[in-house]
Amino acid sequence: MRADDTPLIRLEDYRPSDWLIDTVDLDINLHPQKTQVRALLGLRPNPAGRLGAPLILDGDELSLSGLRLDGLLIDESAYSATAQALTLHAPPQRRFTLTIDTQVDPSANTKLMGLYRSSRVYCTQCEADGFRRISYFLDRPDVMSIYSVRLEAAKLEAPVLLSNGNLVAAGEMAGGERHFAVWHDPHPKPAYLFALVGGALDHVRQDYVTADGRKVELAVHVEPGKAGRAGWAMDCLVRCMRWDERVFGRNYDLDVFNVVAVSDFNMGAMENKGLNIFNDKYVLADPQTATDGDYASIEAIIAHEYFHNWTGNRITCRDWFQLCLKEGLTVFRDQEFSADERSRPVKRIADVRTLRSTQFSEDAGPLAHPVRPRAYKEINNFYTPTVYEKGAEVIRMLKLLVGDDAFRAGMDLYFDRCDGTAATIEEFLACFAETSGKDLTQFARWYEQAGTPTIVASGRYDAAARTYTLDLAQTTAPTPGQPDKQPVVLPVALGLVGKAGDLPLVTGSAAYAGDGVIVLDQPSLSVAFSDVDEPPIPSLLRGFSAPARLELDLADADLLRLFSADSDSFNRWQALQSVASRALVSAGRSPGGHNALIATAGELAEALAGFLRVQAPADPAFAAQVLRLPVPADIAREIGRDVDPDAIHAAHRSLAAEIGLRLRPHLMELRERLGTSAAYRPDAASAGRRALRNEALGLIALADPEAGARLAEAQFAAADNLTDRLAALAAMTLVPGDAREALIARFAKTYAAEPLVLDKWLMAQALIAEAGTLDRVKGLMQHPAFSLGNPNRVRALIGGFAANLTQFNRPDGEGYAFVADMVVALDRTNPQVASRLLGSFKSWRMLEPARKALAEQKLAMVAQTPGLSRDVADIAERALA
Ligand code: 0A1
Ligand code: ZN
Repeated sequence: MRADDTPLIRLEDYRPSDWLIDTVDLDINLHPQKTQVRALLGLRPNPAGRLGAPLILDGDELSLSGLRLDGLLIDESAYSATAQALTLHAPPQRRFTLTIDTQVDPSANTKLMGLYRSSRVYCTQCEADGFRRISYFLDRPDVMSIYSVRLEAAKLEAPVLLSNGNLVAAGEMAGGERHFAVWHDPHPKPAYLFALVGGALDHVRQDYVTADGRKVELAVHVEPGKAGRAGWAMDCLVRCMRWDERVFGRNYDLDVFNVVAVSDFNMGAMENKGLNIFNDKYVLADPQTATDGDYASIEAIIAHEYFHNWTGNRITCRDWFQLCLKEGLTVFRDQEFSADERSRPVKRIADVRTLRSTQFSEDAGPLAHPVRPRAYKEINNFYTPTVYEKGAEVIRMLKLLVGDDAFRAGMDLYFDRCDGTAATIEEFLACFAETSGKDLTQFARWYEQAGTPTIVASGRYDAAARTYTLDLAQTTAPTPGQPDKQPVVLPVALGLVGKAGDLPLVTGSAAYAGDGVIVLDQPSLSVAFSDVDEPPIPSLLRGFSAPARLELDLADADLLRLFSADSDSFNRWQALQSVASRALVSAGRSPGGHNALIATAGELAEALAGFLRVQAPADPAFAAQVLRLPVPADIAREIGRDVDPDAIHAAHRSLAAEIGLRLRPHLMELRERLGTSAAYRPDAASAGRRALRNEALGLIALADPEAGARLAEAQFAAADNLTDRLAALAAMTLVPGDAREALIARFAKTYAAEPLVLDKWLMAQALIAEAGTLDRVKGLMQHPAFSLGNPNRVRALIGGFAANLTQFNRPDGEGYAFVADMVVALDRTNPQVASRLLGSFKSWRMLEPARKALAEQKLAMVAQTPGLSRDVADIAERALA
């Protein structure tokens, strides 16, 4: 498949389906290679569709083994069937049923879309268009049906049989070898939310009563022997269910809620109605095999999938262009949940870090697209940071602009009005326009326009007039297909910081929305504040109130004052990041400016010394974020062109090392103070202490490799949890030599039976910033822990390497060659995993000329490979355009 042969699907071409499917009765006989699927569809013409249109059902690699209309065989001339479609040329213009028989081979399904087997467990993945790999169907989200599903399987092979909805019958077949289960889901849903699971699974269970009194049986199913690792996921599930009742007034709506963990999964997890299927990495946790980061991710993803029950399932998307309707909103909801469960400022900082490193870089390169794309060739390539993370930022801005009360009222209205439907962004926004009385026409541009806006800000203080005037301007650079940008609505939360804290904000400006927020919706504007008794330092974009770059030329001294005096925690953190970022950008642009870096390290260390002594112990999680420098990829993006990854890496290392050197006694003391003999607990406070200790360890190791190695070895030996062990390993990877190799070997031995832990081990090695890493990675592909067939293994080792700034971008181009070869190899079995890996090339255009040419060559090699999947061809084509 070449991408340019593939039709472009356009939002403007949307039209309702000509046919509707009210009911789906599935009878599925599970067999490892020959699963029989019988689908009985209750069809009728759609009054909103074209009268007399043929019925064209989607298929993908299917073959038809039987077809009946209202129970009767049909003449062969009345239909045609290919692997991609089943067409009824002149269907009756009334209600009728179709009985469709297909046979599928779950064991041969390496794409992990449709019905497949993961470690002997049958499972499905139907979003976005996997149902058509199981049976012919109107596989589009605006066709919603009531499903009844009968599953039959060998009892020994699949004692557990699950599908969506409630269990209505179960029993044994004659002879006792096979058994069945019948599930009924009373809520209409699109095919992408269908799921089944069959296998030998252990579980944990818990009863739950919803706020409106429904008794629900919750269960988390895992591979045999792993039930001891399912408790945290269950705990998260119960907490997020309560939270959704309290914060959004949403109750669960079935008698059971099942979560299943499988080990082969293309993405993080999937919100199938009443039967969420997870990548086991986001379910299984105990202190020995999961880090604090894993515990937090599990909490977020369990919540995310559960929250989809209302934002995604009860109200789904009319078409895939509206993907952000469910994803952006649900990410916003899961971020808010985690913020309430943990530290709100720390969660915000972590989310903004992710946004900048993933979404800002997407927006700055050839794969940039709007939150609601206008056209696509392969929808699976649009499950992106832009749709998810920027989509969540848009909801966050909406809330800030309309206010908490109108936001909650708007959500209530949306749930009332759109329940049971497949909705659009327009319908969603209309609810908030109504409850707030605000015109959201310009705000809607956030969904249409790609690119990260830059806000250029400057301020003037007039001592005689006691006024402070803030000038703000916005621009957005062109992105593919959008050369001319319009101004967007940017809520700029701000404060004016004086000697004794925030000064009162007195202004008559129409742009001032109150509550410390200026709305910048013009190309530029000025806001004059009066009664300003002293020259203030502006603190702009507090809480990161809009997903924008801020250019504000503050002196380091002013930024350092913000770090110590700003009332907004996010901007305290941001102030130090800005100081570091400016120095790194300048050193990364013109290597050799070592003295300037040293001077910055001195400033930062001085500011941090007092902070570490006095404030850090009171809020270690925040302090850990403060100690962490901006990531090199962010520096590369700020530099923007002719990027030399080695120069950025060198600058980053030396700034961190210099800071570590100066702060070493403080860091050692802090590590002592934060050390605890108490047993591991995953709560946010304990995790924060570990994060700070380990951040300190990393800085010490960079400043003094020998001392770092000794500390790391001791920490590894003494640790009772994976977080501390992995941090020790990461610190050791900074220091070449026998001790490192010994620890790497010891780690592998300790966790030989733990694939998810070995993924971290693979990744830690793939990230080593040394010329030997490529050979190491190639060697690790032969390690028994690695398999090209498992997405988690591939993401850990090969994805890890592709994220290694200096080694992926090796000057000889061998990094690009390796990743491109892997993309081509993986594409033969799993196009989704391959196309995501190819996304690693997304920033190639900003590289210096030599690397740029090498990267382009490899992208072109991929693009020209015969027989490419649509997924990979689409990314290659857009990356090169
Ligand atoms: N809707 C899921 C994400 C998801 C998307 C596609 C998948 O398979 C190709 C799987 C999962 C979520 O947002 O969690
Ligand atoms: Zn989602």
